[in-house]
Amino acid sequence: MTNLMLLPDGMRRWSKANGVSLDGGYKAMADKLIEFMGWAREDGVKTLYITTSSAANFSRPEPAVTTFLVAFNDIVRRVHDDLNFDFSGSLHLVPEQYLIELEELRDKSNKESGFTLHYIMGMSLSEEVVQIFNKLNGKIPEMTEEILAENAYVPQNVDYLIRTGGAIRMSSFFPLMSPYAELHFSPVLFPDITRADFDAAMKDLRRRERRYGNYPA
Ligand code: GPP
Ligand code: MG
Repeated sequence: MTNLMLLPDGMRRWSKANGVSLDGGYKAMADKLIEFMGWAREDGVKTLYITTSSAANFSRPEPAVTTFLVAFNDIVRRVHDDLNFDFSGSLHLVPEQYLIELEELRDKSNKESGFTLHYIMGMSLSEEVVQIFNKLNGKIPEMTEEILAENAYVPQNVDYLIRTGGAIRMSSFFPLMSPYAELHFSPVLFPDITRADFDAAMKDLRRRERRYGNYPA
């Protein structure tokens, strides 16, 4: 039951390089993401987590924030019939109209499809910890690993993670409960990613020896 987290980075640079507006770049992202979901599905991925924004991304100029919010909602509108949809994150950062639509689409999405698309919105490790503390403060006698896992933005250990766009860092996209996620960094700007790039990334991730802090078997 493989799960995969995708950080689709590089849309501003792609828009500039291709002489299109930022909206145009995010439209290209949306089309490519839908294609990418097909590749992931064919590859046996059961849950695809997509980081749609970091908490810091909400400090960008308002038109840029609107552009990514609109693009990510549009994707779910296009695909919800064909997959199970869910979302989580720093949801207080997301304007209500987008959340209301995502809730509707989550409810209407296809629960029997065997494939889940899960958005993580407004990612930030520190924000996540603050949110969990404030939600549970005074309500539990002590914090445990189980309670932490139940309340984390990403509800599972992530197996594999792909970040496009060339940056070799996690920024604030680190999944709290996934210390052993295998990371693949691709220089490709997301709208340019090809099936061959995806296959190469999965091959690289799968050939890693995973020890989970133990000695080799
Ligand atoms: C991607 O492009 C940004 C997002 C889709 C928000 C989520 C951020 C991730 C890194 C997954 P960009 O606006 O950062 O473009 P560029 O990297 O070219 O500046
Ligand atoms: Mg970027």
